[in-house]
Amino acid sequence: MADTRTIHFWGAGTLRTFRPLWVAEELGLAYELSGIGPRTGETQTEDYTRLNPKQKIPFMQDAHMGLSESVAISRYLIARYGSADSLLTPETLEARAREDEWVSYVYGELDETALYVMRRHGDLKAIYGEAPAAVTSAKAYAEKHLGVIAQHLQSQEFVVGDRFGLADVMLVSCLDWAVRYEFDLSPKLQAYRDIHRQRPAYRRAYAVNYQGAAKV
Ligand SMILES: N[C@@H](CCC(=O)N[C@@H](CS)C(=O)NCC(=O)O)C(=O)O
Repeated sequence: MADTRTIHFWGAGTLRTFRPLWVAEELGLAYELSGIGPRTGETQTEDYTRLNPKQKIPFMQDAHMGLSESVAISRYLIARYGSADSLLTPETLEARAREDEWVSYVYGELDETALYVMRRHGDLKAIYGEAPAAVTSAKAYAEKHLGVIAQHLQSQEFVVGDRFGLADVMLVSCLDWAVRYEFDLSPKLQAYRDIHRQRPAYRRAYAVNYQGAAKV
């Protein structure tokens, strides 16, 4: 549902910055984007550090609400601007807990524990140190949990509930990341990813995040 307030995002070009942009596109929100990148010095400026002392992207400002963390921003947008016919908006405590379970699982086990470890000690080894054993073990760890997720998806179209939601944004973004790191995805996960990458909001967010498409 469109809103008259101006939402401003900082950060582009990574899977973490992609998530809130995808959610904003799914919700039909108007937003402005300062497409700053990681390790360009843009997260270290005085102005940006005042906004986000963590010096990380993504960051979002919505009226007086400033928020970092890709999951927190995405969840906030859905809770504030979502509706029954947009993204999954779990109503009951149990439904919220179930979504939380899967979002935490995908973020904790795939993103932070596995893919980002591969990134830190692979692509970013000049900063964080070269650790081939950590990269190999993180990949095996991700493969194990991708197996659990593939099994879960045997009986359902979406990670949680009966419509596309935050857990799917998390999973598709991690699958994109895994493909970049040359994981051999199972047919189930490939099919799931292919379907959701066709979503018009995914395509618009992709263009904004990776190709610098102008966005107001
Ligand atoms: N847990 C954070 C991670 C944010 C993060 O690490 N962002 C990276 C880019 S993917 C970053 O800002 N790096 C800049 C730097 O470390 O200087 C989230 O999910 O938003």
